[in-house]
Amino acid sequence: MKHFAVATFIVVVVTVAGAVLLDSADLLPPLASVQGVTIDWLFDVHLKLIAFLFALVVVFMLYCIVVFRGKPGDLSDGKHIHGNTRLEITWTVVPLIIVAIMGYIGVVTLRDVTASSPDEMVVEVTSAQWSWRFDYPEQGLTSTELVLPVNQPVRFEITSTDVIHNLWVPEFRVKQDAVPGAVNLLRVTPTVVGNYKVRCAELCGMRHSQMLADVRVLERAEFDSWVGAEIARLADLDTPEARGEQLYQAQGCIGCHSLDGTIVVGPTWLNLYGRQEQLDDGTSVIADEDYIRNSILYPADQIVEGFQNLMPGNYGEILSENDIDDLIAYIKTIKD
Ligand code: HEC
Ligand SMILES: [Cu+2]
Repeated sequence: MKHFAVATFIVVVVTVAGAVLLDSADLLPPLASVQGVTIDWLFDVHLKLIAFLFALVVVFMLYCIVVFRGKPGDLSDGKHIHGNTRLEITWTVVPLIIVAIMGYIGVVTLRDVTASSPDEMVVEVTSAQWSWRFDYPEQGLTSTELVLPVNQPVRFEITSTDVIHNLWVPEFRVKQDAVPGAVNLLRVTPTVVGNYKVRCAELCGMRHSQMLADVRVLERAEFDSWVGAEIARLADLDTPEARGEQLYQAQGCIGCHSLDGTIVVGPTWLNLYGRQEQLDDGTSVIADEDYIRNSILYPADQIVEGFQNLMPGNYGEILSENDIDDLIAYIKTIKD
């Protein structure tokens, strides 16, 4: 009984020390959403439980190894113990209760962070290798930057055009898969004005780690003026070249094609128009309008030498004839 009391005392001390240590580790960036409050509380409960379980296992193990070690020269057998019903019931029932409580807490937390509110603003999120696009149906605009008013509940409707991605802003804590052919919901109410980053939290290929988007949480008035300015800017795109540039960003060409000569995933668009292009079948072509249009509609047809067939094949369904003309007009302007 004395051993048990001493070991229990050490378990308590190690639990407290472990909990303090884990708490000071600062594992998460600053919190910036309503949902995150619940998540951080849950994290805290888990970390304390982890500290306790660690102490329970390690302290009893080390205590036994040190205190009950065999004397040198003592080769006799240990005492034979056949079961201990009380102990066995305890170590079955106690974990059962703990797991049931954690399960209950998990369900309640999930219910809280996914709860809808009546005044939600909708943002449709389209992810693709390797870019994000945010459509604001109520405001009637499209952006490659995620701009949100502070303290406004937001319902993200998330999808993907190719593989599975995952929308995650670490400061908001919550995240959600973006699945092709499905629309998944995520609810966030940002609480702190500031700049953050969207990260993709699902391994999605070569540029996964660079699949970022800027997030700006603004005061309501500033958000409204951003909406006004964006609508005016988009309405002002009255030349094919300007619309092409907008498409280059919004349709995610930017994720694979640079404008400055660097090779990202696909060939750079710098000096593309009129360039003599080597293809991987040994032939070469002049990059004229027909070639560029064909490259957008049927990327697998003519593969540029040194590159893989990685360009999405479905732009023919996404882009209109006019969109493609605008893109070609824009590509023509990119030369040094
Ligand atoms: C996931 C990456 C990816 C995205 C997104 C992408 N492309 Fe590509 N693109 C490629 C790759 C890789 C090639 C080279 C292989 C080939 O020829 O298909 C290429 C080739 C091209 C070419 C031929 C370039 C040359 O040098 O001959 C054009 C034109 C082009 N893409 C236009 C577009 C447009 C327009 C968009 C956006 C609407 C776009 N691409 C989006 C990867 C991408
Ligand atoms: Cu991704």
